Amino acid sequence: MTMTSTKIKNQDNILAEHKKLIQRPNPAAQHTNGIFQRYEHPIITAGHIPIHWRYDLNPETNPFGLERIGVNAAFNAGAIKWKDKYVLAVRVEGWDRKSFFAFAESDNGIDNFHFWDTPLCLPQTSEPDVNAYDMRLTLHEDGYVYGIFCTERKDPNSPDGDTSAAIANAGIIRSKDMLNWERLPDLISNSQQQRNVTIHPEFVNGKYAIYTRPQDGFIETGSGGGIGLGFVSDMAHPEVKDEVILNPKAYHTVYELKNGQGPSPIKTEEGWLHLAHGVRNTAAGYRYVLYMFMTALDDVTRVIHQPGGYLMAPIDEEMVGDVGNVLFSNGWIADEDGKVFIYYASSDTRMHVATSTLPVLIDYCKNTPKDKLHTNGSVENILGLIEKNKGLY
Ligand code: M1P
Repeated sequence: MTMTSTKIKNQDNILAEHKKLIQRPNPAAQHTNGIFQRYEHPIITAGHIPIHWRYDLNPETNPFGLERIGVNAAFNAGAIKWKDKYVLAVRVEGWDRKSFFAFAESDNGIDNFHFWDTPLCLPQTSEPDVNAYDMRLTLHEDGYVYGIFCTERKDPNSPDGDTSAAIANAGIIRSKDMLNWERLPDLISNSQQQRNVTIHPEFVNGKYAIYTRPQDGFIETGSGGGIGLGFVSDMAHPEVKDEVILNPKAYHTVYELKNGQGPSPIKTEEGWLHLAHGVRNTAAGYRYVLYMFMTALDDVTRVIHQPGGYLMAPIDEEMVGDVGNVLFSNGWIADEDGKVFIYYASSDTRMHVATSTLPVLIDYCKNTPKDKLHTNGSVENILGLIEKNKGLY
């Protein structure tokens, strides 16, 4: 008599490998520049996705033990501290190229991230999202957690035969328990396309303040001049009014081609800390880096400090992936003790964390020389430092 197995081929190995990956400790990387601390391993990869989301575990219907629903990448995660856990809304991209969201949590914010039971089935508007990605999670003072993400659909006005023209806009959900989500109408703005939209955590003059990134095309921002800020009276009718560009793109900077607000800014005694990405074009394609700036507490449209150059650029394996040479962040968490967890993705493939503190990031923003926008200005910055260091080296 032959015994019928209750497991698919290799099941024990598959589960053991998965557990090992999830439970792998994540020591701090050796090198630090004092501004932030990287960690040795990515915190979430496609391999972290639960096995029962990918494999049919019934040996009768999966006699060869095949992976049925594969995941290509897990990246660009929104972040929030929720019930003492570090929770990420991860952009999970399947083999079929569709992105969706899945929450993962960790006790310490640095390792042992594991996914909640099921991915998020986004509530829809009357026009289904063909793709959805890059959610920013923000606890607003109105009591809701907002999840603002990019919703992408085919451009209805694209010429016959053009199967790639798309329209990107901001989709909006909100919740009070992170479990039950209400879908609000998509953002209404003057721009044909919007990406990298997030909400300011406090009311500004009684209105919701929304960070935008107006753009003419799906990829190119064109006349869309940078990171914008506009105002919405009622999130149930999210029409952005009085939009201004608060952080423009600029010639020969790390945000020459385009930029985008990362997560919602963090309030400090000295101003709002912003994390953003800047993009420039190169012979090898676009290069995405992370940079910072600060805005005034009494005027959120006024940039008060902006260090020159980038905070973080891709290094080592971060440079390689589906879309190489990209760092992107849409999530960070500031703990009550001032520790900051910067969640960033590399090359549209995997998630990492870097840590810092609020005092360090404020010091970085205030005291790193500005980009003077010409080569001798950069040399002047160095000469100033050499002069200041006289007798100290
Ligand atoms: O591929 C890099 C990034 O490209 C887009 O960002 P942006 O609109 O600023 O160019 C987004 O699609 C983002 O998801 C992606 O990581």
